[in-house]
Amino acid sequence: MAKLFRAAIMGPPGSGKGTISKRIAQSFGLQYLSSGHFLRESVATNTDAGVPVMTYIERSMLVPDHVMTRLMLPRLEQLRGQSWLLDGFPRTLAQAQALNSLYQLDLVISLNIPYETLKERLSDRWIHPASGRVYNMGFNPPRVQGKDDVTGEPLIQHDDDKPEALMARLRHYKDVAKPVIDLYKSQGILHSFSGTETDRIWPYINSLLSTKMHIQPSNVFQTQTP
Ligand code: G5P
Ligand code: MG
Repeated sequence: MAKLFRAAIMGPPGSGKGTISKRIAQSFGLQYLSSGHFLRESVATNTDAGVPVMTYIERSMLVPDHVMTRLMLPRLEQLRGQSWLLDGFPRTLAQAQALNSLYQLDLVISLNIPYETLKERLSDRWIHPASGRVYNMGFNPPRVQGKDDVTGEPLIQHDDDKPEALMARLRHYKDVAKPVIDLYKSQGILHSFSGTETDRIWPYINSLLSTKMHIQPSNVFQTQTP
């Protein structure tokens, strides 16, 4: 059996974590866990715990560490024996330490994307709330405007993608991410990628994962090489 592979992807709001994670999951067969998606799911399905969580998300504030670890760590427990990729968790040093006490990550990808690029992307972003599918009116528009490709249901825009909320998220992201990035750097597992286009960053990530996992990716994205 192939060695288990555990990875995380970090980056400010709109940096392409979700887009790149889906490509990694498809190409390399990793289970993909998005903290933002699980939070929104918990809001949609569990009214008691969901309501306070929604107030953090709407105000662009980080959800408390104990809520995040309680949400994410049991899901990893269910994936025992499988390789996985975390998107958006850990986001604070306390979350990284909680994760570290249970699992040793093999690789952490950090995305550095200019602010102007982030602002443009997020103001154009639409979501299918039930599935978490994300569209961008320029980069990957839905086939029918305003409708989800799979279900045909209406797309919505999140309150935390509006400009005031976005500035606050970006400022806060930098402060909180620094000690997490320093931790993974000190463990020798941090790989940073900079740029304004996901399609240009992707081939480098693809190539890094092929090397680290000792496997060739298995889908359409494999044709792109640096
Ligand atoms: P989320 O849901 O994790 P964020 O804020 O970290 O949200 P987000 O917004 O999901 O991150 P992303 O995943 O980094 O962004 O990026 P993406 O969705 O792939 O791409 C952004 C947009 O750009 C998309 O429309 C995409 O199609 C487009 N795009 C991608 N590449 C390109 C390109 O090259 N060109 C163009 N033109 N477009 C492109 O977290 C939400 C909230 O949950 C809480 C917090 O409140 C957070 O604000 N939360 C946590 N709180 C505490 N601890 C944690 N661990 C938490 N995790 C979530
Ligand atoms: Mg995301």
